Amino acid sequence: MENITKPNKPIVNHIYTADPSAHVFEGKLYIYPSHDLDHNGPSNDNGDQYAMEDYHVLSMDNFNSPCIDHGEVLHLRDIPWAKQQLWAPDAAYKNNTYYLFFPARDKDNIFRIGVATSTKPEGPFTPQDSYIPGSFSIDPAVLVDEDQKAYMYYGGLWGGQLEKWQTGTFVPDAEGPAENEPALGPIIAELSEDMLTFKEKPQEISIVDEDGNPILAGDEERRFFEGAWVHKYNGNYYLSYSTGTTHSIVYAISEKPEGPYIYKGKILTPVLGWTTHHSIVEFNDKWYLFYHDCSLSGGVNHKRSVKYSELKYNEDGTIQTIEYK
Ligand code: FUB
Repeated sequence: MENITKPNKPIVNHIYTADPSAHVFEGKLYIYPSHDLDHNGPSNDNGDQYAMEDYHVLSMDNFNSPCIDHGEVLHLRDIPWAKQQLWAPDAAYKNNTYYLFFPARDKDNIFRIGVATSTKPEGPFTPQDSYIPGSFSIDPAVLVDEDQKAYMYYGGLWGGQLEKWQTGTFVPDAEGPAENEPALGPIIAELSEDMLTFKEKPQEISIVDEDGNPILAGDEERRFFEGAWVHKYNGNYYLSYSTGTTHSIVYAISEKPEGPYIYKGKILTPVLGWTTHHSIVEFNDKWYLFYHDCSLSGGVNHKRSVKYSELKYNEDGTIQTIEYK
């Protein structure tokens, strides 16, 4: 069959997709991506070029079947609190409900994180009236642990506004730490039983090197930038993320969901395009990396396409680096 999804090829090519969050729900692979818009608006370090307005859900029965687009499942116009920029989402299942977590700028131009619900993994999703109280910044990723506790990981520098929250309130002109100071880490917050609020005040995660020293803000090859994802392998928590300005996906390991996480290495070398964003999922006893690049648009940064590749572990639990080609 011609339209079977192949490794390292766009999983769909009729729309631009990015920031894939892949999950196995009801025995199938579901992918929750951003939906990139083709437009000629401004492009800058604030991320104005990422002017997305809706979400589509994609699914595959397996890797020998076509990728289905379930169509628009949530639109900006239906989210009462959101003004613009529906960036990288994630989904989770608990309480017989599917939850779509997503960032957007509120009416004051501040990124917040919202939640929408559905009875089906493919949606459509109904948003809550307001964003999650106490939420900020971008790129939510939710882990429902084996004990059914659910944790949201989030945050992103620059356009993602994480630097502006260092005091606990939004400081519009705040800058990040100096190069010789610890880098800002992603944020973790345990979710309430109903998955609609935070159970606790969000906490910053510490990422350290093998000697226990914090990764510094000037260490752009290793410091957190955006796109956090946490998965479990052999009982350990793996935090993976984009290094932004150096364009790699890297990872760190901890015995606890909240860290500290010890930096381990690179998962994916730089892709074509400025952003890199991924998820990791186990399906039929193999592990896969979902990621995006800009190959479908010939390298236009805001017109990206989701792909996947098999991901392999070494015997000691480290991950083999995937060389982008
Ligand atoms: O898609 C918009 C933003 O670009 C995401 O939130 C970031 O992770 C980066 O991929």
